Amino acid sequence: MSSVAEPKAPPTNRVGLTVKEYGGSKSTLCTGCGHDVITRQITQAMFEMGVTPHRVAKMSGIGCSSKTTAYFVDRGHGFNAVHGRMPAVATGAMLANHRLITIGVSGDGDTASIGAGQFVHLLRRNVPMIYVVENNGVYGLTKGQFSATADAGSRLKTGVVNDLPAIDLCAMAIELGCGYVARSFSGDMKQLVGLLKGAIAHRGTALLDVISPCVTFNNHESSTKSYKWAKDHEEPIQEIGFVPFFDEIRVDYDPGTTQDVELHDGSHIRLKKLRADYDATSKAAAFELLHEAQDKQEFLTGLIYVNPAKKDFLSLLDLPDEPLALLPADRVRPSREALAQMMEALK
Ligand SMILES: Cc1ncc(C[n+]2csc(CCOP(=O)(O)OP(=O)(O)O)c2C)c(N)n1
Ligand code: SF4
Ligand SMILES: [Mg+2]
Repeated sequence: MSSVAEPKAPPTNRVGLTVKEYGGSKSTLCTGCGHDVITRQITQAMFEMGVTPHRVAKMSGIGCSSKTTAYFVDRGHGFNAVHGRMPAVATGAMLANHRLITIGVSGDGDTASIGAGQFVHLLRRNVPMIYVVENNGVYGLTKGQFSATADAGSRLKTGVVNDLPAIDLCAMAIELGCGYVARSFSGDMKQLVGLLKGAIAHRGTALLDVISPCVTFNNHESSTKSYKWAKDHEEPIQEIGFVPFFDEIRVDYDPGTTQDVELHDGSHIRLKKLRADYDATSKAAAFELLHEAQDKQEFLTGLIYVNPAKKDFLSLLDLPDEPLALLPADRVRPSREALAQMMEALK
């Protein structure tokens, strides 16, 4: 009699969960949208890092990109803020409960156009969160107008040409003191998962500017945010390796061509340099690289700048260990007597 093989149980991570348990609702985006590919990489990175779902806070603004927080980690907390206002809400959430693992997903319109004012203050405060910009160069949700990251000279399907210079979000982030700045492409899954894992381990704002083609409005020949353009022009500056704090660290690389950066939780991000002389811990080198890429119209991806030692906003404020949101009412509300005393003093 032939025996029937038992179905194989799916692999689990260090907190005993399968990758499926990091999923969310079914996407309603257009088939082939780059944003859905990024959602899958976020799901994978959270699974591989063994993040506890109920500690995740998912923040977003408005746009097709901002809808995607519903498509992963459905056991986490979620907040869809007003267009461009996610940074303020995320800052408040982190101040109330610094034990959260906060991930913001935004668009280039949400971040670089209407939200630019909020975004710069998030960066200068160094609020500890992962901030993913799903960058397609257009306002996808409102039918494809140019955003502030569209390259000068790029053309819409209708023939309209963008005459304005693009805002480089990575350069802006480095200038404002962000300690983890990366650029990637939704189609480069291996690189993106590595960068996301590094971002989860980083303490401070981790900015990931991810080119994410809008297949409906900005995926044609004369677009610099299309799948074809990104695939043909992508030049990774390093190969990303990541060793989480819970794995044994082994030194198995050639130090001459590899840069190893220890993150605050003891994880290591290992950068096998493809540009041998590039130092991702140097601000000056990062600016030079970004300016050179802009001049040559190159699409460089990888970890552009990292500084794990930079103090984050919550450490600067010296918050108590116990999250403010978890304090019982009798510890946050003044007593009747204290209020009476205050009233008396005001007489
Ligand atoms: C205050 C306000 N202004 C304008 C809008 C209209 N609006 C909604 S989404 C959006 C742009 C979204 O673009 P982006 O952030 O790049 O996201 P994408 O859809 O491209 O992923 C705009 C202008 C709005 N919802 N609220
Ligand atoms: S309109 Fe563009 S950005 Fe929006 S879901 Fe469709 S392909 Fe994605
Ligand atoms: Mg957009």
